[in-house]
Amino acid sequence: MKERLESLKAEALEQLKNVADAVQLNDLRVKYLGKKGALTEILRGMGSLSAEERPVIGQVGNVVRAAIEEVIERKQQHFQEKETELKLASEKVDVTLPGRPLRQGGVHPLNKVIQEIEDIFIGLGYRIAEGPEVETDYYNFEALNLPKNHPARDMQDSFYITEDILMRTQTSPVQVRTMEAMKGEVPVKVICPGKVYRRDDDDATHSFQFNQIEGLVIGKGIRMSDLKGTLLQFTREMFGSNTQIRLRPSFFPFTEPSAEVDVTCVKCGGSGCRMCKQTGWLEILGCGMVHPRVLEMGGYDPEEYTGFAFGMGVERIAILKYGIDDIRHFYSNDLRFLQQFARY
Ligand code: 2NL
Repeated sequence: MKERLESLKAEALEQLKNVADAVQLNDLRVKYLGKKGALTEILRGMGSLSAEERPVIGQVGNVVRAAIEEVIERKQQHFQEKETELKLASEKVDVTLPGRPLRQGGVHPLNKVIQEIEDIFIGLGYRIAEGPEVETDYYNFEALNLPKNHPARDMQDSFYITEDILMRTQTSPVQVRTMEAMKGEVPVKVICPGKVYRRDDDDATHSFQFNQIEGLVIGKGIRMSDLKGTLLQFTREMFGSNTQIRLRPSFFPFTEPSAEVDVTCVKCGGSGCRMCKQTGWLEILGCGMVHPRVLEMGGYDPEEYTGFAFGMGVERIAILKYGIDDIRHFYSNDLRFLQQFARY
């Protein structure tokens, strides 16, 4: 029995030499030292030994078990260390690497101009109002005193959804809705920014969709001079404190009298250059005193109240302010264009 134990030990140690991983190691432990393992199997035969032999063989069995256990223990520790090493290597982080730069977006130049104009009028006590881009004929045309035969009402010039519903051609319907919501209360002081739509072939200066900002003030005793002073303040904040304006008579169905407003050329300051075609002036908006019929339809008695209104194209303002040569730059999302505005 002693020889069987010794050869078991030799066999076990030989196999342990070639063990490749922790799984194989555990298999060998079960095979030799487990409850149904080879060592237990041999020692089970001890019952047939004499009383003198039994402690001797028992002793040999313990020594064999201890020898195999010791090797297994050592191997196990070895495998564990190797595993930790691998894990550390795979999770290694080089803390000295430079960080990856974050690509950051910027506010679109049109939104910058809209925000700037909003800020100026907020400073003058105005509120901002917004409304639907899909409008009814009533809010877009009828309530603004546009006659049935007006060219803007032509199917060819606007985007109609049905005979009565269309994409708004101006932001004025928002002002009509504001008048209705105010129910005859004064003062009304709003500006209405938003997208508007016109059926046009796109080119360097036209787009079927563009941004407009309109303003409306209604109160007792509002006069043309209030309009002029407001616009002078606005243009000076927008284009610089030396800016001058001039009003030229014009016509809009919703204002009477109406005017077009020029500012001294942002490039030459008024002396004449290519940008202002040697005139020294650049047209920037249209305006006027709100037509009595428009006041009336909005719920304001024109005998008691007066008002002024104005409207400007945001793209045009941005083009003048930044010296941009083609309106299509705003919509093509070319990063070389947009990044020039991303920094400020
Ligand atoms: C332009 C001219 C203008 C208005 C818009 C307006 C609105 C109401 C009543 C009266 Cl609710 N007027 N808006 C007035 C004058 C001119 O826009 O050339 N825009 C680009």
